Parts: sequence; structure tokens; C-alpha cells
Amino acid sequence: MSQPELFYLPPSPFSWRAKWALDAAGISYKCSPYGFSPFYLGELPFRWRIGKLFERITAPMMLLPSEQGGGLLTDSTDIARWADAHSSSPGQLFPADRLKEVDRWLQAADALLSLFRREMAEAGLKEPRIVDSMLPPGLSGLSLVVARYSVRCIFQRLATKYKQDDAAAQADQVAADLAAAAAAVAAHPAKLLLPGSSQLTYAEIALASALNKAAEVNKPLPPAAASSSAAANSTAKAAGAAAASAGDAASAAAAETMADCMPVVQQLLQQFPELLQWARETAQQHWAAGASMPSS
Ligand SMILES: N[C@@H](CCC(=O)N[C@@H](CS)C(=O)NCC(=O)O)C(=O)O
Repeated sequence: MSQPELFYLPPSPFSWRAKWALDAAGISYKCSPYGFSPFYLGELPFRWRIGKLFERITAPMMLLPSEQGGGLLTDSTDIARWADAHSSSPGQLFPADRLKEVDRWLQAADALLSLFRREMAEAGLKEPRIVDSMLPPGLSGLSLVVARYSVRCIFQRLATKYKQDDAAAQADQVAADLAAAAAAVAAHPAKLLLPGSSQLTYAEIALASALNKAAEVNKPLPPAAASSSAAANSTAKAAGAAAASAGDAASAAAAETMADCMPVVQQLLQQFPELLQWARETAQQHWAAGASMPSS
């Protein structure tokens, strides 16, 4: 192997930011599908390949070529740091004199993703249509039952992983971060986060990826399936009641999008529409693959 091999999961914002960093650094690498399976046995060939048979694994990962010391990187930011260090202009994504600022925006991106994942997992455990929105098209019979069960297991795990003792404080922190980000890009002539910086860093890559992921909640939900319509209706009513109590009579109907079942994320996104646009445009302008990224 003479090139690094990135294991990439298309819906994963952590995979996006690793790939974006590799592309921005001009690294030549092989991009392979991440061997995710809801079942341990299905994951076995992939786990064997990366030498992690029993540990918890997350996407993305990157195998390094033996000529460069070999090894496996298991974190998106480690992949980005490796890419930056091996680029023809090292220090562009992580400028040595601005590491604290880059880290500040990385923390903001991770806090947003953590809040988003928790609320999505909690909503998905109540609203069957959110589970269905995650499934590949065309499933029926036993494969549909198994796929729904698997997605629910994932939601259960994410709800535990991202559980917060003080969810309100986390939401306040994310709102403050996004307000600061909106002010920073508005004040920068090239719409970057680091004042005075003239090129894209990992700060923009991480925050834009997180915002683009969060914006996916605006996608319409699939219609309720017959077997799950009772639960879906009760959740839709709950979502409608929440919206009505927030004074938004127009949306006090059945849940149409994931955002209708995720009041905290919905409120954040409504507060910062210009930042969502910034995230979309930043991915489109600074990353060839960003043009085809899912957007709201
Ligand atoms: N800190 C890791 C987090 C990666 C991560 O959580 N990836 C998600 C996919 S978007 C995952 O694999 N989650 C599965 C799990 O948490 O069990 C990174 O930045 O690479």
C-alpha cells in the first residue's frame, strides 16, 4: 500500500471533515467504504482488515501506508492533522500560531453534533418515520423489520453516548458558539472564521460540516407506514403541541420534517439561517465533493 486508505461513511459528518481535510491538503489517497453493519458478523471482514476485532469502532478511519510508518488513525481530526502535516504546505489547516482558535471552533462543531445526535436519537426512538427516513429504499418483509430494529438499536446507543446531565446549558453554549461564528464570518472579507486569516483552516471545515449535517433535519419525513402509524400520529400530535406552545400556530400540525420532532435543533437553525447558508456555500466553494453534499 503506497497511499493512505480512508474508510468513509457517506452520511457521517466526521467522515466529511476528514475527507475534506485530505482534499484541501492535496493528499492522494484511496477512499473505501466504511465496513459498517448493524451486526457484528457483517462487520467482521472490515474489522479483520483494520485489526480491530472486538473494540468499539467509529467512522472514519484511515490506514497509513507502511512507507509512512503504517498504523491506523481512528479519529477524524487526527486524520486531518496527518493530512496537514503531509501536505505540500503544512500548517495551512492547522496554523501553528492559531491552534487555540482552530480548537475553539472544533469544540463548537462537536458540541453541535453532540446535541444534534442526542435529540435525533431521542426523537427517533419515539417517531417511527425518523427510523424509516434512515433506511435504504426498497426494503420489505423481514429485511425491513430487521433494518428498523437495527436503526432503533443505533438510536438507543447514540441517546446513551450523547446523554447530557444539563441539556439546556449545552443548548445555550451551542447558541452562543453559533452567534459568535455568525459574527466572525460576517466581519471577515472572505467569510472565514479566523480574523485576518487568508485561507481555509480546519476550523471552517469542522464547523461547516457540522452545520450541513444539522441542516439535514429539514428534509421531509416519509409517510407513516401502516404498522407504525399509531405511534407516528401520537408523536406528530406531541410535536404539534410543542410548536403551538412555542406560539408557532402554522407548524402546529403533523410533523413534516425531522426538525418538527427536534425542537432544540429546529430553534437553533431558525436563529441562524445565514450561518446555514455560509456552511453550504463554504462546502460548495472550497471542496469539490461539497457541491454534491446533502443539503437542506
Ligand atoms: N471522535 C470521532 C467520532 C466519530 C463518530 O462518532 N462517528 C460516528 C459516525 S458519524 C460513529 O461511527 N458512531 C458510531 C458510534 O458512536 O458507535 C471522530 O472524530 O472521528
